[in-house]
Amino acid sequence: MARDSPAYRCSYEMTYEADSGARLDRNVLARIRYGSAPSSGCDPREVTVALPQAGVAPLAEVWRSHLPVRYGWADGFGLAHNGEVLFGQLHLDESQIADLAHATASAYVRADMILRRMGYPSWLRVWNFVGHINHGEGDAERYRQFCRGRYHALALKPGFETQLPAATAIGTGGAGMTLYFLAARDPGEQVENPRQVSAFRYPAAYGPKSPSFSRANLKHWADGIHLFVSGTASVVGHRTLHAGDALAQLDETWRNFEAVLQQATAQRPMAAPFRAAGLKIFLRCREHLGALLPRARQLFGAEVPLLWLAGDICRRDLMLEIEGLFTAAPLAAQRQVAA
Ligand code: 3EB
Repeated sequence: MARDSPAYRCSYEMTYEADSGARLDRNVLARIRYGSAPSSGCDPREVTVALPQAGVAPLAEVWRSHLPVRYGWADGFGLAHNGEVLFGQLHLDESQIADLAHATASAYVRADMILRRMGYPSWLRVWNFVGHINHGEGDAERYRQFCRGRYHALALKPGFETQLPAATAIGTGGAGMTLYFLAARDPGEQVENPRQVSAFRYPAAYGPKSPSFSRANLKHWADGIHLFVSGTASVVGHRTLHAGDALAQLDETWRNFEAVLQQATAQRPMAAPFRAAGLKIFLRCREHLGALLPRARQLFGAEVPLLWLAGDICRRDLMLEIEGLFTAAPLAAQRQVAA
C-alpha cells in the first residue's frame, strides 16, 4: 500500500488500526472509535460513534499529522489543526434536539463560524451520525429533517452546489447526533457522478430539501492528492436499484465508485492511479457480512483496508453504503513520471 513506502505525503494521513484505547499521541488529529462506550470526553480529538463494528477485530480510524497539532474545545466543538487541515467534532444529546432540522442548521452554522474564524473556511468532508435516522413518516422522517437543516445552513455559503463537501449520513441505534468534519484553508474540487443525479438535485419525492453534498471532493495538497468519496450506494439516476438485495447493491455501488474515480481522473488527469487508503462499509443488517465480504474483497482488492460497521442507511430500501479515502501522487511526482 502507498502508506508503507510513500514517495510523497500530505500533511496528514488516515489509517485503520487496532482499537487499543491508548492515550493519543501529540501528532494525532483525530481518532474515531466505533461501538465503544463514549470516552470521558476530555480529549477534543477523540470521537465515539455509536455504531457496532460488523467485522471481527475492532478498528479505530486514526488521522495523524506530520506537522505539529494544536487542539482544544470551542463552543462545544472539539477541534484540532495543523496549519493545513482542521478536524472538528460535535455531539448533541437527544435532549438538545427538540427539532432536528433546527438543531442541524444551528450546528452547521456554528461550525462554519468557527471554521471561518480559525482560517479554515473550506469544508472538505463531513460525517453525520443521526440517531434513529429512519424514524418518522414521509417528510417527517428524521433523515429528511436533517437534510432540511443542513440545506438551510449550507445554502447560505458561497459555492453552494459547486463546492459542497463530500459526506456520509448514517443512522445509529442510540439517540442524539454526532458530527465530525475536515476543513482546509482553500476549497477542494467538487466531483459528481455521471451515473447519478447530483444529490442536491434529487426530486422532492425524496424530501422537501435535497441532500447537500457532493459525490466526492478532490483536494490538492502541496505533496499529494486526497479524494474523499462520499457514502455511495446502489443509486442510479435518482432511484434505488436492487431494493433489498445486498449482493446486487454491492456490485452497483462498486460501479458507482468506479464512475466517481473515473470522473475525478477526467477532471484532473493524473499519472498515478488512485489508491484506497481505506473504505468503510455500512451494513443495514450485519448478518450480511459473511456473504458480502468475499465479494467486496474481489471488487475492491485484497489489500484495501476495510472497516465494516452496522448502521441504518438513509433510504429504507438501501442495504449498504460505502465511503472511502483515496490518495494519488502530487503533480510534481506526476511530471517526473511523465518525463
Ligand atoms: C445517496 O446516494 C445515498 O445525506 O449526506 C449517501 C451519502 C447518502 C451521504 C447525505 C446520503 C448522504 O443518496 C445516501
